[in-house]
Amino acid sequence: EHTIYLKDYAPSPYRIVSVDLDFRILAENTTVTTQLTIEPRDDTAPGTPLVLDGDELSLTSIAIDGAPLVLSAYLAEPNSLTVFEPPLRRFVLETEVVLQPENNTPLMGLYRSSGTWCTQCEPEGFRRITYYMDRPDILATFNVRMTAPRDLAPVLLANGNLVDRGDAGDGMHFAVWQDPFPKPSYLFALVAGDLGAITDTFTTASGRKVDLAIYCTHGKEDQCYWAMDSLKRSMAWDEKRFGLEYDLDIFNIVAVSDFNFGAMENKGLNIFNDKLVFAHPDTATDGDYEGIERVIAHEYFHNWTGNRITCRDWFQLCLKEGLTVYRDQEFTSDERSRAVKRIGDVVGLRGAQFAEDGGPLAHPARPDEYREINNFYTATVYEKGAEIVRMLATLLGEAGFRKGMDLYFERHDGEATTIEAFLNVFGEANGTNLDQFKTWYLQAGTPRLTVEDNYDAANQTYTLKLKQETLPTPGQPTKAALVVPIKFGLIGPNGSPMEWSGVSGAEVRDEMIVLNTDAAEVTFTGVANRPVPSLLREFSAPVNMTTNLTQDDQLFLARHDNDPFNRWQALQDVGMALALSATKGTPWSDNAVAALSEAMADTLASDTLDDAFKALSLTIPAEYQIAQNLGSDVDPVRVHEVRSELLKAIFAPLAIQLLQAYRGLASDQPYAPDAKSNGHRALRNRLLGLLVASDAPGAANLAAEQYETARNMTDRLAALGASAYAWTEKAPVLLADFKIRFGGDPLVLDKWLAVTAAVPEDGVIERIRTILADPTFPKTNPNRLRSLMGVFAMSNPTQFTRADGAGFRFVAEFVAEIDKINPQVAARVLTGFRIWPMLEPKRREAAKSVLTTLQSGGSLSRNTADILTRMLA
Ligand code: BAL
Ligand code: ZN
Repeated sequence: EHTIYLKDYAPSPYRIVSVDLDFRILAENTTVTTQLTIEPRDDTAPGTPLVLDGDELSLTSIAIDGAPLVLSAYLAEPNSLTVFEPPLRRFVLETEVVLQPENNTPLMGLYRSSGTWCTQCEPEGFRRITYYMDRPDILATFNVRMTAPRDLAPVLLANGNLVDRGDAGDGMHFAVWQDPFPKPSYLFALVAGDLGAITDTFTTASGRKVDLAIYCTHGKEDQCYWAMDSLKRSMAWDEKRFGLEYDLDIFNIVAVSDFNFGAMENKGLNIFNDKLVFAHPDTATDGDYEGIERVIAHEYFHNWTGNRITCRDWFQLCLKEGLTVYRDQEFTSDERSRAVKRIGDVVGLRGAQFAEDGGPLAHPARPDEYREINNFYTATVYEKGAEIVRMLATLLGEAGFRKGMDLYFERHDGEATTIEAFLNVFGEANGTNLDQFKTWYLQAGTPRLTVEDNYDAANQTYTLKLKQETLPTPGQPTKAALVVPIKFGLIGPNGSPMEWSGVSGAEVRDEMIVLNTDAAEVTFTGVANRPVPSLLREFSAPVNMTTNLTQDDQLFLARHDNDPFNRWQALQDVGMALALSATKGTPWSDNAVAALSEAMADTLASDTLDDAFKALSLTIPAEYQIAQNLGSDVDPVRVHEVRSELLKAIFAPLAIQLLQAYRGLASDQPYAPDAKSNGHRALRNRLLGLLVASDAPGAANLAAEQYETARNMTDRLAALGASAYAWTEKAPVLLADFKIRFGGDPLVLDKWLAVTAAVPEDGVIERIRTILADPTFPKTNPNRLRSLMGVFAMSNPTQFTRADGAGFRFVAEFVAEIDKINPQVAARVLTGFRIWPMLEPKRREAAKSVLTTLQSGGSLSRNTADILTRMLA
């Protein structure tokens, strides 16, 4: 297969100045006529061929400046169009192709979703619409004319401003949209359909009145208001926090049912997976509300970080994604609770990104090679990318970071640029050198940070011995030292912060150690007593830290640390230590468990901690987390059993307190999506989950009762999930009831599919098989497929990794089948196998043999073949 390397980047010999697209949309097909105004670069040699990208295209006509080309002047293939000797001056190339959107099941390019014509172009979908230099460094203005049957498509949308519309005869009508901002082709969008809408307006700080609309299937309008509210808050936040205003008079969002991504930031016309738009208390959970708010913000923020300044090439993807995720994280932190947001993000980072970084698919945040760019929309590019930007902000401080951002927009607005340019502005604005910092973008793998402390009472000195190490990853056998910002505090015996008179051994500013060598020894002088160190506060760097702190130290931190993140982390660390030692064969001591149990009880009883924080704290690390820490020879069944036993040991003795607190949190308030009400529900549902998981008397009935009487989806789904996961006697009945109640709403059906697929019980594969075999199950819809098989492969470790190989075979068969319909979905589900090298030998062999068989079967998409090759390398 063809590998693309960053080192081979070269600008194209021709520029595209402007694009005129004419779509003639008919029920049976769509004709696209394209006029590209093209110019050679100053240094382009005469006779340099013009090569345009295509993907499954077939050319029906071609002309330059109005004159049809003779056959010998060009070569048209499905995946490229070459004009051998284009004029060495500005010219207009006109091409025509005919598309079949109805058959476009990969959902890239122009396709139909429930009757609506829509597009997805990032990263390489535009070449499925017309022949083009489909690369992000080609910036052009777009003028789009579309003609369609009025009855099938009364709504006609594209990027930018509507400049004309009218009747086109024969039941057809047309619209013309113009986008004044030069943009790369991946930001092109078009929608034609019979859609409802809600509208609103937003006035920017400098007085521009922007018309806002969210389009959706008729009848869903009342579910779009939360998204609209989120959009207006995002627009206001970007002005306040970064001084960035919206730049067109129109901002449209369209919700569609069949979509590969969560959403897409097309200029002035965001297209969304409808699950990230529709919200109603009866059908959407608190998690859904928060997700909608976050993704609406994310796509909106891309208008500056992504659209106004875009990527030079796809290797730079995290230039826009890491930065924009950082921006949406900050938005949520400002709108809700910063500590709760941070804990949630770190849980997600460890679950997805650390897992990726520690396995066969590890790659740098800025990769230097790829075979299929679609496989690089990963947790590493997005979430580690955001962590890198966060570290930059931590190192430079809020004001220094803002200076860098301001210079970034001042200098690079309107450009397609690189990570180097991004780092340069921060270095320059702050008079600092970021050369070593850049390694974070280039080096894969999660660094291990080891810390050992020592107190010397005689000399009143306190020492922290720090070490960092990054293990080899595919293609990177040796690793350089990174710049690791370690926020910290020293806590004295009475629980308050401790002072020191001097410090040496590494760069220490205020309450941050900057470790930039493999090892360092930081010594504090004038320390009156042995402190307990609170290290890596706010999770200030994406590393795996181990320390020599004892359980007593950790429980002390859990009570006294004034960094809420580390209070949470300390409790999790205690649980992790107990789970790890038990999994390895050393049973936990009753005293150790009792101490953790007591700390959990104190956390629940605290009147200073908020509900959302308590909900996050009252648990122990997830199975995948324990497996990751074991690192090799993992038996997921053993991990599952140990974790279940540990949960019981910690929480069964607290059953009465848990139940009392659960009852005390009952509420008859109507549903509201704000952070406080959300936290209230989160805690109550956590308590229910703990009661069920620890087999408390009556807990299964309590869950069934909550399920029956719930007045919102958050509470209902929590009760269903707890029952199904524990596979209580009631679970099958509740699942059947849920299907009957909500099966008609596809987005709620997804919840049922996901709960069903996650049950750690031997009958699960058969139940999923039955669902898939139902001829009405829509195998073309990514949401359905991911809810069922994505969840099974990623979130049902005991059944997916069954020792008899049945789980592996089941997923591989599914991947082979779906690969023919939608390669992106197939490749994504296949990544569930990335844990295979760390399994115990029997499961490891079973997985490897299934992967090898899938590979030798051949005829796989480039997406799936690429994942397989890397997985087996
Ligand atoms: N650009 C693809 C979807 C997103 O990250 O916003
Ligand atoms: Zn994005």
